[in-house]
Amino acid sequence: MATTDQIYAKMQASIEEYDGDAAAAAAQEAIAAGIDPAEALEKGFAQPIREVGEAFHRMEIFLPQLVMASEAMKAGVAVLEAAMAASGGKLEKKGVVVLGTVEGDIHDIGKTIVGSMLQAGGYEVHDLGIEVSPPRFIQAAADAKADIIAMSALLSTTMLAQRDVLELLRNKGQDNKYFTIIGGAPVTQEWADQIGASAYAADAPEAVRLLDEHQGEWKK
Ligand code: B12
Repeated sequence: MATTDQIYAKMQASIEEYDGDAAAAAAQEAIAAGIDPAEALEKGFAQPIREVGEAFHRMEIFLPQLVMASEAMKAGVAVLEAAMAASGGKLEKKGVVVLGTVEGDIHDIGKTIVGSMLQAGGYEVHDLGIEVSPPRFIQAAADAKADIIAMSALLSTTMLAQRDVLELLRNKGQDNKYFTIIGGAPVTQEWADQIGASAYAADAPEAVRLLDEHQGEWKK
């Protein structure tokens, strides 16, 4: 029977090789060996996906590899989550995120990658899809008891809808209720500052890193 370290090595290799089937099989092996699923998630999957994110930033790998790594990890995480649910437990989520592409905008590739990476990174993600109106973002956040509202905009015209969501929150007296993060090709830190968003991230790994850094702001 494989040792714990050997199982972790298999889990890591599955992410590095973008192999979802191998990730699921290694996660099964971890459970069969009696390894705590939360620990398996951190040591087997979370560490390698962070390294993949770093490699992406160093431009050693490109977007398709980043997507494949997060998809592989999702397959493994699903197995760990099922095991936790079966034993009556639940993996502790780092935060609940409501994510969508803003009203008038149908670009969803980057938004979906952000969702996958956040999910792989331990967040509960409610992906609302495209053309999400400001009231819908806010209603969905309330329904999901969200900690974070994440908004994607790919057009310079639809960026304005990110501001509309924040304005609506302010009008409802809910400006401090959620951590708000924005992104998308035309979006900048300057725009985030101008409209009063909590944060801006240039890409999916940065979004995960940034939310990890801000954990304390919603986990009281
Ligand atoms: C693919 C594409 C399309 C596809 C979209 C398919 C789909 N399902 O998404 C189609 C063909 C449908 C399309 C349509 C249009 N498009 Co288009 N499209 C693109 C293109 C080529 C790539 C976008 C993309 O997917 N990039 C890859 C992803 C992975 O990158 P990303 O989206 O930037 O996401 C990353 C980061 O930005 C960030 N991120 C993204 N979202 C979020 C959210 C959060 C919260 C965070 C933290 C981070 C984050 O993380 C992501 C991953 O790391 C861009 C060119 C470009 N340079 O961006 C034009 C582009 C965005 N499109 C453009 C235009 C004009 C249009 C159209 C208006 C064209 C038309 N005349 O009909 C329509 C818009 C229709 C509409 N109402 O939305 C322009 C926008 C110009 C502008 N600044 O306003 C661009 C820049 C092309 C150009 N140079 O003119 N488009």
